[in-house]
Amino acid sequence: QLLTQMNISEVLAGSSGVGQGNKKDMGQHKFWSTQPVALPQEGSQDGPIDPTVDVEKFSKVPLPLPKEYEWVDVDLDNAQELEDVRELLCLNYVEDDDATLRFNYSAEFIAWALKPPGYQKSWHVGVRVASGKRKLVAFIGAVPMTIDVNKRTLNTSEVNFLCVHKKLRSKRLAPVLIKEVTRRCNLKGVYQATYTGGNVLPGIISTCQYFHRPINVPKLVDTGFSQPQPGMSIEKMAKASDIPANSPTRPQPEGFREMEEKDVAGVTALLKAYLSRFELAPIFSQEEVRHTFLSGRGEGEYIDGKPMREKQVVWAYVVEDPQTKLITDFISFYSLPSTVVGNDKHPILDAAYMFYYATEKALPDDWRSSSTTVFPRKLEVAKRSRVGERLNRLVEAILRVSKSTGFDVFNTLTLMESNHFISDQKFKPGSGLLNYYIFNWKLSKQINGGIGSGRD
Ligand code: MYA
Repeated sequence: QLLTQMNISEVLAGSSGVGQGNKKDMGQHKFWSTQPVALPQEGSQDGPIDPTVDVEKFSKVPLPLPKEYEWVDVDLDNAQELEDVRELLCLNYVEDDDATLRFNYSAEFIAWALKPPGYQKSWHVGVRVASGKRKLVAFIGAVPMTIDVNKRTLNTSEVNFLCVHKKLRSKRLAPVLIKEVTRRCNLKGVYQATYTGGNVLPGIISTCQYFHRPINVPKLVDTGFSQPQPGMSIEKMAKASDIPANSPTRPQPEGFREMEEKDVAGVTALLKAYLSRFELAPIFSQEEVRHTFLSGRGEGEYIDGKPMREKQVVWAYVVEDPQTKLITDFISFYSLPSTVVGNDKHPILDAAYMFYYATEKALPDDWRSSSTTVFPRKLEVAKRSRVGERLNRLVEAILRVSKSTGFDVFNTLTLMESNHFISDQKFKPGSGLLNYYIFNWKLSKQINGGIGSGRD
């Protein structure tokens, strides 16, 4: 998950970015009160909370574990080890509040998310039972990520997939996993990290709200994801959620097509310029763009010339200007199904999640030749409506793609100017919030926008 600006203030009444529910005082957090995390503080300067960078100061040996367990570096190139992580997450990872939906990551997704360019095998941290079948009972993963935050560039790790087997909960294993991955990052010269979560922990720097665009209404109602609306039949609800066809009044941008290898440089430049407008954003190299948007398409596993839908993780589209052949727009989403716990008719809910997008409509006309590398977020009124119009057309087009590839719902967050299309494209507010954190980095102000893609 990565970050960008958002407009939470328009969506979350009085949001101070301090999330929802379950809020404890720092002192009540036995573990987190010992860690370098802090709320943004007016008047302070951005910088590390713990400035230690001397590698000699970091322990070279792993933290102790109870003797029946052992640390492992999970080898995600090994199909069985990848399967062990998939199974652990599939049965024990994030659930919604009433435990009816649980993320169901595919092996392809896990490999894609945890093996970006420059990944460290030692940051794929597992805990196995030391004897017998050596079951994998806990995991935490980190990957390298460069971010810009308040105009500072940081080499961070992005931490995700923290999971402890249900039978080992509340035994304070999570803090040990977090400290161990911290030690391993520190040893590689990385002292800051980003992470997100639905729960409220100390040091929130921003909060986004989830919005959902229904696609398969009968199934969403059947699984309890959507509530039937009083006085409205399911057919009527489905009709109201129809996705408009490509037509003269709702035209797909001319030159809209699936991203290809030849677009990597163009997409990298466009994303860099578009994301520079936000207070918190990742910086993608070309290799990272190639990996993030073009890999994970189920290579080699084709049906009728098309990648197998179940194996595909990411869908990425560009708009190529028919005259200049330049890439002017970009939009993407990823697939993250959930298990519908105990539902035999619909065991899986197929959810698409909005990922990165960009449009040059938000940039100065001369952005390609400009010597500026950071473009302002504030748009003049005329430009704002051009951006809104274009984002709506792009989102409509991607919604059509997600419908034709069989998704049941399309999720997005309040970030990256999604306020332009959330209501026009009939996204409905969800109950979930996603909180954003930076480990060991004090900010002088709240981030008006969160780490974007929210892969958990
Ligand atoms: S977010 C997804 C988290 N995973 C899930 O929700 C899956 C289902 N749940 C579980 O597997 C367990 O409940 C987990 C906790 C493992 C979450 N992030 O061991 P415990 C604190 C951080 O007795 P358990 C994601 O993956 C809790 O406040 N801390 O608890 C991003 C308490 O501390 P304190 C959390 O329930 C992860 C302590 O743990 C979280 O058995 C980013 C209790 O430990 C949480 N989501 O296990 C991690 N949940 O007493 C931080 C609970 O102080 C990375 N806790 O309140 C930091 C950067 C590290 C790298 C730094 C490099 C420089």
